[in-house]
Amino acid sequence: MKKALIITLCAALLAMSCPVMAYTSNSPSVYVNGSLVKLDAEPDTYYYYNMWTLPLSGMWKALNFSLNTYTEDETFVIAYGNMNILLRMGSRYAYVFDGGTVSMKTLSIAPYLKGTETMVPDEVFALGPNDVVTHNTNTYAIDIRSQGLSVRQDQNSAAANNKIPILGVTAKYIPEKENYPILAFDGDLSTRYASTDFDAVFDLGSVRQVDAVDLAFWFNEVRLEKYRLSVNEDGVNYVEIFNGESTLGNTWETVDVHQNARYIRVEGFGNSDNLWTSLLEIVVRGW
Ligand SMILES: [Ca+2]
Repeated sequence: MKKALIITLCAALLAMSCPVMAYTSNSPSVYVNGSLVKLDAEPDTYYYYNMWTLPLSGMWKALNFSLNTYTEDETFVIAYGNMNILLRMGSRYAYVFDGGTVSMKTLSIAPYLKGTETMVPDEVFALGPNDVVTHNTNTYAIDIRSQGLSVRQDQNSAAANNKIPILGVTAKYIPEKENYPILAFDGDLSTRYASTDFDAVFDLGSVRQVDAVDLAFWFNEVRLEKYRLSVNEDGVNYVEIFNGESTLGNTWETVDVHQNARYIRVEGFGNSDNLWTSLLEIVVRGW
């Protein structure tokens, strides 16, 4: 009797200490403001946590946020206008920077890799401004309501001056935490992304007809910047467009491209004063 009780207790303890994440092949559909989202990978469903995780690609297109990936420390930032949500692979802590304030949220599941897809719990998308995420467990639907979506679309839409919105950036290094890559396309000439061995790839989200790229380097008026600009249409082969020095006296450098491209890569090799490259802004023009 005693033995049976001990075995039962052990079995119960084992079950409690080894929660198995139940996965189901019933993949939920995702809707943003009522429209079905086409995802590049299947969502995962964890009954144990009553939680669904979604692939970030597809979601950033549907929700129109910028996705910034820092390969060095496996950190990525979802940027909605002035709000940034910083996530790290394998960490359940999410940092929300909103204006001048920072708050920390604990996620149910840490972001993880599934093949090449970065998966995040869908609660991440409720951290955005005025966004609400609801589950329908009967119909396997995830409904995301985003009040700020139309505003963000207006901000990012190709304007009359043929500006192509930059939707994300992947950078090699972030030596200065306050000068991070998204600041190179926040529309503000007082903020910058700065790095030595500067290597940043800006993502337009899809292949576009790129006419020109405008670059504003810090102190470009008084020092020469050494940089290379290349573009990439297929995700594999880069075509070098420019490799040389900036023109003294100008705030903006303009590089004529006239190529179809999705990715714009800027590599910096320092300037006439030091080994740093500080990019205040990059603007991509075309169609
Ligand atoms: Ca800036």
